[in-house]
Amino acid sequence: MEGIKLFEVREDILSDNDAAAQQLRDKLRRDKTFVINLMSSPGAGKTSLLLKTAAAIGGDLKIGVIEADIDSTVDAEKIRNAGIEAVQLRTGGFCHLDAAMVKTGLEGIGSQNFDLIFIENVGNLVCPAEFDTGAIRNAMILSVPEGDDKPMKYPLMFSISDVLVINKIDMMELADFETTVLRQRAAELNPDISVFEVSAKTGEGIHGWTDWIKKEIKDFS
Ligand SMILES: Nc1nc2c(ncn2[C@@H]2O[C@H](COP(=O)(O)OP(=O)(O)OP(=O)(O)O)[C@@H](O)[C@H]2O)c(=O)[nH]1
Ligand SMILES: [Mg+2]
Repeated sequence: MEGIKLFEVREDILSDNDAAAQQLRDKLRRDKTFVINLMSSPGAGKTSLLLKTAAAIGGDLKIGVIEADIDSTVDAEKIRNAGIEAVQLRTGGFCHLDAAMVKTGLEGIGSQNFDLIFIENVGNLVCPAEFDTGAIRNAMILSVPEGDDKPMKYPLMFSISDVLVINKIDMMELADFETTVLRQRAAELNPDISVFEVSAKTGEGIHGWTDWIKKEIKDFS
């Protein structure tokens, strides 16, 4: 009997996604819509940071949010209750967003009408790092209670992110967290990564992050 036919499909899926992501990015550049793909573990503070960010720069820029969740609309409701336009993508079990899903979100919100759109990706540090969403920049959050060893456990996420936001710095005294060690580990994986230390609860440090966004948008348009 012949051996089992085995087809490796992972590379095909990823290369199809890369092409779709590049098309999205080309359109975003034409429309001058800056899109940030925000990733983190569940509960690291994505929605909280989005709310604080929009409060800090929403007066100057038209901001929209594409929320993604396995099965809920909770975050989109929080964002909309704060007066920010939001759409929700329900992934129905998928633990990441790909370019096709993001395209649906961008069309749904009418991305050409916005200066800045955040994608709140599904909460985890593994699958979202594998799929190019078509966003202009990738940002990740690591919160203090998660620990400073995460670059060693989830290296791809640190490698593909343009920005690392260290959140929950108000909890620093409760955790064994060495910011210098984390910065060093992140820089070893990605020497170009920009790092900001914030508390999305108190607002401390938020301006470093929002100044980075404003400068990136200025350079982009
Ligand atoms: N102490 C403290 N708590 C925070 C901070 N940022 C967020 N939180 C709290 O952390 C919890 C989770 O925050 P979210 O903003 O919902 O986190 P998320 O990453 O959007 O979570 P998922 O969407 O479920 O993945 C909430 O109880 C927030 O109030 C912070 O800077 N400091
Ligand atoms: Mg959230």
